[in-house]
Amino acid sequence: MYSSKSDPVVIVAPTVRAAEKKVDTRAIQELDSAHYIHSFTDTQALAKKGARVIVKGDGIYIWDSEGKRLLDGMSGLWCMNVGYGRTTIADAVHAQMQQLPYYNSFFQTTNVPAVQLAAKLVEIAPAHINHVFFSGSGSEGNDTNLRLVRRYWDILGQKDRNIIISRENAYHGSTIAGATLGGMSGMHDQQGQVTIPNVVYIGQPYYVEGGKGKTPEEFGLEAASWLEKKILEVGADRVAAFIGEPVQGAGGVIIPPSTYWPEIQRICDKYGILLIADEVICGFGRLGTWFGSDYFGIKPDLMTFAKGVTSGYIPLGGVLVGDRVANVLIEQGGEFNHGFTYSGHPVACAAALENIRIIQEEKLVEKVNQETGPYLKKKFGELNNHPLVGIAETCGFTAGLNLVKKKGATVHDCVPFDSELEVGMICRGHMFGNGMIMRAVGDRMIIAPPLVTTVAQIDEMVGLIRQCLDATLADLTERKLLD
Ligand code: PXG
Repeated sequence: MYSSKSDPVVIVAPTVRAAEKKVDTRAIQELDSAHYIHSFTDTQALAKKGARVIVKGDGIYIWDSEGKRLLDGMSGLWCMNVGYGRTTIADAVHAQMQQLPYYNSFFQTTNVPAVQLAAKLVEIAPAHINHVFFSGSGSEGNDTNLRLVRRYWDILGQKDRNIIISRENAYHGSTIAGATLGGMSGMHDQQGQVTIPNVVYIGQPYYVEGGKGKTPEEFGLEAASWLEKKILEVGADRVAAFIGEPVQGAGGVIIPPSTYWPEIQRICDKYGILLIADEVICGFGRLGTWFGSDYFGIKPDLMTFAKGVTSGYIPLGGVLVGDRVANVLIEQGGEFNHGFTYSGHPVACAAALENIRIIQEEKLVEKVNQETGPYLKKKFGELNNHPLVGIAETCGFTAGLNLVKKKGATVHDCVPFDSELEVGMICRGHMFGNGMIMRAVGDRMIIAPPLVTTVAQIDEMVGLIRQCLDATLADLTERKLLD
């Protein structure tokens, strides 16, 4: 195995911009395989082919070290809402680093950007939310939710109300709490006994999977009824909270029918259960509203945020805490024994303030709502006529399409591919090869483009997707994987 221990690693002076220096792709790949364990990756398999080295971003495009341009349909990892190359965010970070690069908020101290950001977040959040807890990531945000929920019921003298209901295939992070709150079986399988007790799961509101013979609206009510069933099964006085992503992201852009979330809210209210919306992906304009909860008309007690709060320029996450929880915690709770070194990090908060200023100045939420979101719906919807597509659907600036072996009259009559063929991965290969970043979750292909994507760029993006679907079709035909 290659090792750099004998060869000193040359660190390029930070004044040389990454885009301007020539990157030795092979050398970086070798160092990468020798030392870097990537997230959610088979490191051995990656070492054999070498990672793609990304060196530059501008707007909705990124470039690799070989000079290849890619249209970033995934906004990095669902976070690059204002697009790459924003020098004003870099300037805000630079200025804050010079003024005060760090201080904590443990010792009865605070800092200006954290306070300003808390006030800004409260301004854009629903009216019943007036407090913010900062973390460094979405996972830590959901750990915080767990602490808040347990503390809330403790203070109220209901320690036994400690069951949290989540959903299969949900993603809530990769810490122990995050992975437990999430419903990804592949993650649970690798957790051994290290898991949080009293987290139970219900099915996801995935119409393609469970809606055969029903209208989407009927199915939405049915999927919400699974929550009430679970509450009654475990005991209504035992349930502390329900957690869900407004639109499930990592699970494959699962867009719930319009009836689902209002019914979930009704059930939570009926049993006095706290509602947690994980807004890590849906927050900051992704659905054409500030938060996914606004889109679906719900009023969660707690909302997790991360990603779009800084557009990924610097890590930041946290929880927006509604009055119901905040009032109990603050007025009756005394000291809350929870916090992170980087809670309210002044540099991250300065980046977030500038990011939100850009979103507001450029009216990106309104644009996605009224102009580019509807246009994406129309153009992406046209992919429904492609022979490989069972259903193509969007919600704001999230979109997903299912690859099928044979089309049918409805999505439930389509014939799926054998999952072992990994057709989604074949398609993803054609996408990347042709300069388009589109993810595969099983055989569902998904995008969540930067909110700055223009109408002309949507044309370019959907054109590229169609071209890559054609290439996938030709490939599958050649491999004799179609009838
Ligand atoms: N909640 C949701 C809804 C997320 O999407 C997290 C929490 C955790 O955030 P941090 O900042 O701790 O990563 C996320 C993160 C994927 C993928 O495969 C998605 C995420 C992370 C890793 C992979 O789409 N989302």
